[in-house]
Amino acid sequence: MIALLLACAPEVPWADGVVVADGAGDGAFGDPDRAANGARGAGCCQGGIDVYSLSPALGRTELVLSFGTPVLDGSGDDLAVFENPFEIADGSGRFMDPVVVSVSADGDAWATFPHEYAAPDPTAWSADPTHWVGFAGVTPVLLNEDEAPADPADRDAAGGDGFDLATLPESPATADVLARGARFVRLVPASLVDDPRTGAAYPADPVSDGPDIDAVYGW
Ligand SMILES: [Ca+2]
Ligand SMILES: [Ca+2]
Repeated sequence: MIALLLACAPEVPWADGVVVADGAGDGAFGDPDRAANGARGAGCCQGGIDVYSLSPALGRTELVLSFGTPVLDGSGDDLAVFENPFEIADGSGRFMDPVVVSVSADGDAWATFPHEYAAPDPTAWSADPTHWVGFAGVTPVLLNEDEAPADPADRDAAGGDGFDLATLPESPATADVLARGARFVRLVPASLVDDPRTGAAYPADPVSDGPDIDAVYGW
C-alpha cells in the first residue's frame, strides 16, 4: 500500500527528499522537511519562515536533498535555491547568508558550482549582494506556493538564486551529472568553506546564525 501511494504521489518541481541533515531537530527551525516542501518566500524585505536553519553552531554543516526526477542540463539555469535573504530597511545593504551549492548524480561524487567572493576586502563581511557571485542565499524569495505562485525558473518573478549545470567545472562528477542529471543537491554555509583568495573561510554576517533553506527547485 505504501509503495502504491508513493507511486501515485504527484511529482513536485522541488527537491522533496531529505538525505543528510546532521544536527536537525533542535530549535524553531530544526525541521529539514521545511527545506523539502516548496518555497514560501516573504518577498523583498523580510525573511521567510518556512525554512530549515542550516546553523553551524547547532552542528548543521550541510543539507543534502534529492529530486524525484534527476535535473538535466537544459537551456540556461536548471535549478534554483531559495533561502531567505532580504533588503535591510535602512538601505544599508542586504541581509544574506551565502551558501555554496554542489550537485551529484549518485550522492557520492560532487560537482560544485563556481563561486567567488568579490568584495574589495575578502577578509571582511560585505552586505552588497554583487560581491557574492555564484552563491545561493543572496536573492530575496518572491515565490510562495500558497500566496504567490510563480515559475521557479523566472528569476524576476520567483526570486532566488539560479544555477546552470553547464557552468560546472570539468570533472568526473560533472560528466556524470551532465550524462544522467543531478539527483542530489548539497548546500553548505559559505562560512564553512575556504576562500582560495584568503585561505580562510568566507566571512559571515556577524549577526547571522546560518543560512535558512526554504526550497531547491529543478526543471
Ligand atoms: Ca543549463
Ligand atoms: Ca519551505
